[in-house]
Amino acid sequence: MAQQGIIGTAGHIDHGKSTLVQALTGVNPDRFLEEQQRGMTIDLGFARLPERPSEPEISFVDVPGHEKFIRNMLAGAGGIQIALLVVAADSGTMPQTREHIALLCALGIDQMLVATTRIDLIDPDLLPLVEDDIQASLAGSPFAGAKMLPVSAVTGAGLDRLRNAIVSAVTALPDPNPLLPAWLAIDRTFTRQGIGTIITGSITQGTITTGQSLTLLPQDISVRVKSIERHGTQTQTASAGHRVAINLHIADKVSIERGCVLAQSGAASPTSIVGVNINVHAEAGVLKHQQRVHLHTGTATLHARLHLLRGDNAECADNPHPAQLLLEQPHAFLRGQKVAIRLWSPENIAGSATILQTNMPHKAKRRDNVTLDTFTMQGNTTTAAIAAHILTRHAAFTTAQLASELAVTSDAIEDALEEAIMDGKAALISDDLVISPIAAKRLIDTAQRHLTDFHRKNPLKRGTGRDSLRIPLQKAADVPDYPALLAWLAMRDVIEIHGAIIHLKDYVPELPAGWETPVAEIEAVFIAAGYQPPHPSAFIYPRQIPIGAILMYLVDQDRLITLGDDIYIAKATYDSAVAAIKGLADHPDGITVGNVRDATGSSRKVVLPLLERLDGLGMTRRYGDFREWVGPRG
Ligand SMILES: Nc1nc2c(ncn2[C@@H]2O[C@H](COP(=O)(O)OP(=O)(O)OP(=O)(O)O)[C@@H](O)[C@H]2O)c(=O)[nH]1
Ligand SMILES: [Mg+2]
Repeated sequence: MAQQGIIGTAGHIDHGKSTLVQALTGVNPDRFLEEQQRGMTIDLGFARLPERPSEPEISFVDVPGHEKFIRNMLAGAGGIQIALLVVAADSGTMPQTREHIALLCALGIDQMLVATTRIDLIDPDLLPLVEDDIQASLAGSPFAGAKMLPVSAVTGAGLDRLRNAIVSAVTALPDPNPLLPAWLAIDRTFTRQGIGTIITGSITQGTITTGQSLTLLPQDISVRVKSIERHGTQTQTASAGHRVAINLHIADKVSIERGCVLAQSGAASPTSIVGVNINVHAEAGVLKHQQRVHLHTGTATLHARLHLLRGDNAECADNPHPAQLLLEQPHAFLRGQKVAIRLWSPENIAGSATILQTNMPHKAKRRDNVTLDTFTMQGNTTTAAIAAHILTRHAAFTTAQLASELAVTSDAIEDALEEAIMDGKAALISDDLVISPIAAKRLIDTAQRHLTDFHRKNPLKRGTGRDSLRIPLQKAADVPDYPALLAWLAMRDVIEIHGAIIHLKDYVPELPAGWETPVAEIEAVFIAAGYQPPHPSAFIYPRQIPIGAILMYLVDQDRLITLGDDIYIAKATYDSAVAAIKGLADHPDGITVGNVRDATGSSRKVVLPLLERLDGLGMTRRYGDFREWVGPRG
């Protein structure tokens, strides 16, 4: 249940839009003397439905019906949630009635109430005919079957019903999504002595708060919200569906005009090429590649050329058409936004474009299957479509990234994604990191190949360092979370992780024939030698038994500890030394080389590197000649 909403008039000139807004709100939306003198709306007018307890805050945007001011109409319609189509009952639908309906559709507005006004001027028997005529012009649009409310602004007949219908329609709007970034299309801007710059506009998504920094687009300048007013009343915050006047603090000198956007910082940046799907309007004929067009989004009117990606022509019959819009001046867009397209001249409706990708770096290759696939995929959230799209992905991605590529919300794809994972059409690496089955296989093959190779070259080693797969795996498929990737490979029984070491699942080093005896003998010598270990050169074996390799093997197996400089001690000796050192933790002199030597009956040669090793492991900390025990106690 929405607490606020913006409703905008639409309809042919002189059908009674402004009169109706005034009858409902008490405010004449024709602000300018010229408008009042000519009895015709020229620019946008604003009003608020007088508030009643527990009713939402309802703002009106009144637009001109004159064909000549259609850009102003579009700027007004660009920020509304519900259209109020006004048709004079004594005249019925007229060219701008139909044009406005088409433009509202093109802008992605999907809610409408119809006021059949001036009923005091017709015989009540004729009303059903007028209503049929209106419904006929709504047929096939999202507004088909829209509620019709007969009224007369002069007699007041039907005004209460209309008011109630408006309140119900606004109340029924979904609550603004608090997760969306703030977005406001600026429709007016002025400066006040001593106050500075004030802009007005409709917030179409998100929330704006006093003190907040926002980005002015397409200038890409940071501005700060000094204060916010809603219908003349100061407020701390305003959200989607509110009309606001905002006093801005702007450090740089900049010209702000209708068409500019105030956006949450980071939400968008100026772009000159956007990827879109174009739906050509039924009466627009054929749109051509490179054709120049007018674009309308929010309050902006822009010029662009069509860069059609599938062929040279776009017709209604083959909608939608993947394309890029090459803008003649940068503007900021959000994915999913709908942009109305009008022909260059005469300025008739051409169709609607849905923004799929913003900030495209360059013109896309035309008639290129990969490009076309990603375009046609967008907005399609069936399991099959999602699985097909995932297949084209080399790197891992998050649900949010997938949603943004497909120009849908994360919610819209979650179930389908889950199904794809269950069907093996996508693999889940971690909580929210998904990868294509092809990339998953590549990762597994790469890990297996590298570790097999490592084990072949180092048959005596238990495994390799856990970082050694980082680069090969990254080449196989980019997964931003390496630890998660290793954990996934372990879960898939490809590898085993032992602290800093990884190896192929179930790999056990195998001693070459004839090595068992020297390995056991050498270990036994070290165990017996305790703190007086022999130098490796003391062992004499035939050449095919390399002492160095055996020592490495014993170290790798954790049976010998290397202290560097060809000093090895047995694991048991090492453990008892550590225990002895720990026993000195509370010694009044602290831990010194001397008292460790005495406690273990060892020599400096062993004690020094041993203590250094413990320093390195963070079990002891050195202060000049003595050390403190900082490892686990007890
Ligand atoms: N009798 C009668 N006249 C009406 C009614 N509503 C509007 N009018 C008259 O219709 C004429 C046009 O009304 P507006 O409200 O200016 O029409 P509009 O649709 O805002 O016109 P534009 O803004 O120029 O497109 C005025 O002369 C109004 O007085 C009504 O309910 N009954
Ligand atoms: Mg008017």
